[in-house]
Amino acid sequence: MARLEALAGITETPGSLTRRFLTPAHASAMEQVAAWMREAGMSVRIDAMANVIGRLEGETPGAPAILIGSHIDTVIDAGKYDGNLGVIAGIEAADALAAEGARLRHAVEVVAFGDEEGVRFPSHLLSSRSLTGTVRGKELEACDADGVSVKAALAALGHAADGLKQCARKEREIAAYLEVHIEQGPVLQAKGQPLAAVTAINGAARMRVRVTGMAGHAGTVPMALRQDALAAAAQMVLEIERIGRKGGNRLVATVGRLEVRPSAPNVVPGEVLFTVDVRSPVDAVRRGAQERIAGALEKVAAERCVTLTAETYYEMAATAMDRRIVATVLEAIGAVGAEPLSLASGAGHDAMAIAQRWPAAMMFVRCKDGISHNPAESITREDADIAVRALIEAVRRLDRSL
Ligand code: HGY
Ligand code: MN
Ligand code: MN
Repeated sequence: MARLEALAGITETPGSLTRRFLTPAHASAMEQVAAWMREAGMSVRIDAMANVIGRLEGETPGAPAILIGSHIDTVIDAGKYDGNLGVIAGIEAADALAAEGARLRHAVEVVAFGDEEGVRFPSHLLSSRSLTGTVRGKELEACDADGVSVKAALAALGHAADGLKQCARKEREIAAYLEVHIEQGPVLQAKGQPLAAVTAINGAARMRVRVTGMAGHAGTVPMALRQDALAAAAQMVLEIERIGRKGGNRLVATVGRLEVRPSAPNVVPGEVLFTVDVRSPVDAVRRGAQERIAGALEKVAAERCVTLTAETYYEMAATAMDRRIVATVLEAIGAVGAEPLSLASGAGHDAMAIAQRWPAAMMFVRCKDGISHNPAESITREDADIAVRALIEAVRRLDRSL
């Protein structure tokens, strides 16, 4: 818990936690995590996509690894536990296994990914996907709001982006992936239980929308003659919410970021940029909603004589976790005396990327009132403790069964 507090102090914004991919704060957090991995007896390397990877050899050096990971990048004004808990829990588990001199058949690796939230660049899961070899070079051209590309940001931290290829792991190097993560929902608290195995992760898509109207003088342009980009965008946002609501518990749709230009009190807004985040456990439901949203945006644009561009820059299919690994996580939860519950995940995770190549599963940890992506995010020491003990149990079982 002290390490999570310390990690939360490494931020772009003193007084709150914001740590975006490839910022100096991310680089400092990487160094701190690397130091803790070394203290746990792991050898540590940082790859060309700024993944921090600690390794504890098994009985025979060079054996396939049980990979434990999560992310150390955060959203804006974030909580302390989203992502960071999974990395610290992995280090604690490796430390305990090393301390008892456990001679496992597998190596244990712990990885701290840096681009899970996708907040700085219009990218998605670049660091975890770089292990699976599915990141294409042109994705590193994506630029942040200041026009800095992923490639330039990597170079600024001393990583040659052409090292992308070296990040990909060979199939046989990894035997399984486990991720410990806060639930970011209210179910475990409602059930009075600390842990759950995750069976599947909702599919998600993210769009960037640009609404272009006509900037004008707020005092002189008659209402009937306006092409007000913000009024149009506001109607679009409510349409998106209406479509999301119609999907019941199988759909969520969110406009999380909206920028008005030129954003002056006496200027009719000429341009608005906003994002749309659509998710569902069923891909056909999500894709249907994306189509309905696209249609609704076009309709409002036509009625209001504004122009529209909408680009989907992120799309991940709903991802089932590996049944055998899920079963092992459930056994491990039972072994530490908690009720072996199963939950689906509404939030996205690095496990979606890793599951494309290797058997993967996740373990949720109760968080207070289900609050996340919010500085009020919190867990108890007892739940962190039982989570690490369950993680160690799962690693032992996987070591024998894989
Ligand atoms: O957006 C998500 O689901 C994750 O927190 N990046
Ligand atoms: Mn997360
Ligand atoms: Mn998150």
